Amino acid sequence: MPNLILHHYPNSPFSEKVRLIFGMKGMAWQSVIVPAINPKPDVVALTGGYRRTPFMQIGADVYCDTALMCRVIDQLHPQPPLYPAATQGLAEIVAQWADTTLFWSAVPFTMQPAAIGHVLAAATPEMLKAFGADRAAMNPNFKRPTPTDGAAHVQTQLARLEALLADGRPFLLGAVPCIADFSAAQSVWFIRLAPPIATVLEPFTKVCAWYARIQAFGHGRPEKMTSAQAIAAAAGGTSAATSFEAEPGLALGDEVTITPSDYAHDPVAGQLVGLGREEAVIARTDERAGRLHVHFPRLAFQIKKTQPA
Ligand SMILES: N[C@@H](CCC(=O)N[C@@H](CS)C(=O)NCC(=O)O)C(=O)O
Repeated sequence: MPNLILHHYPNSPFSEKVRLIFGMKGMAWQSVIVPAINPKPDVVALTGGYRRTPFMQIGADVYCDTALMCRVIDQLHPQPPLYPAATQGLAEIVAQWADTTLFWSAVPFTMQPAAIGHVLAAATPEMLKAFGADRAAMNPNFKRPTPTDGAAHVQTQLARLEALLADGRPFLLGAVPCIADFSAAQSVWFIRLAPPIATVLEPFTKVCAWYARIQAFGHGRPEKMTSAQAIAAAAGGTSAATSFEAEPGLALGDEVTITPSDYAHDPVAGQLVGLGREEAVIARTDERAGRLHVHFPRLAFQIKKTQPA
């Protein structure tokens, strides 16, 4: 089995989504802790500029965005499945809601002044200021809800999860866990980091019982690795073969940039070497990490040609 490296930091919700999936699958993995704010020179050496957390590495393959990472993890470790046949499609649609709408209700609610000190527990006032400036630059168009709006939004979303669980099912879409459970659990996990506001969860008893079942999966078997070791693993590693389905205006070998469409609009430049419904892959070279394939989901990312092949 290839050595799977997760680049993450402890209080990152999307990282928790992936850590819990490692737990559900009982996997061994390498754990590299990355900075929560820019600058991130060792991250950029591997991703080419993508700064969001987490990302995953297998040798000289780098996978950005948990939507893609989870598909790759499931292909490598199919049991138990993240996309069970009975709920495929629906599971991904609910996961996408949880990764966007639910996440953007839970995060500003939990980062409100009364709670942020619990999430960034060891942070000095200077660190809190730097964190705020970093996130404002990453997502300049975000309209921050007031604590009152935030509480209302979170409760409406939690009521939807409670309704899904109303018939007594153990997991959001039925008898077995799927990607939707992990995407939703990361937001509940984040709210629970701040006890003064985590009381919002208490009336949703089925959500609390469901979350306890997800939490019980744990995080699998992490082993510590440094970012320097990860870069060395990339330099000494190889990339998996890619497939290519041309799209109008996009051909194998085109010089392109790939940029998230939603926030953190940092383009990654390289040569397009893989393309399909779920994935776009570019090849790029870093002076420390060597030649890499950087993989992105096709959805919610913009591919822009910089020069014809
Ligand atoms: N769609 C992305 C979202 C990732 C995301 O927003 N992660 C947050 C942390 S949980 C982030 O990148 N924050 C800024 C940072 O870590 O630099 C995914 O599924 O991976």
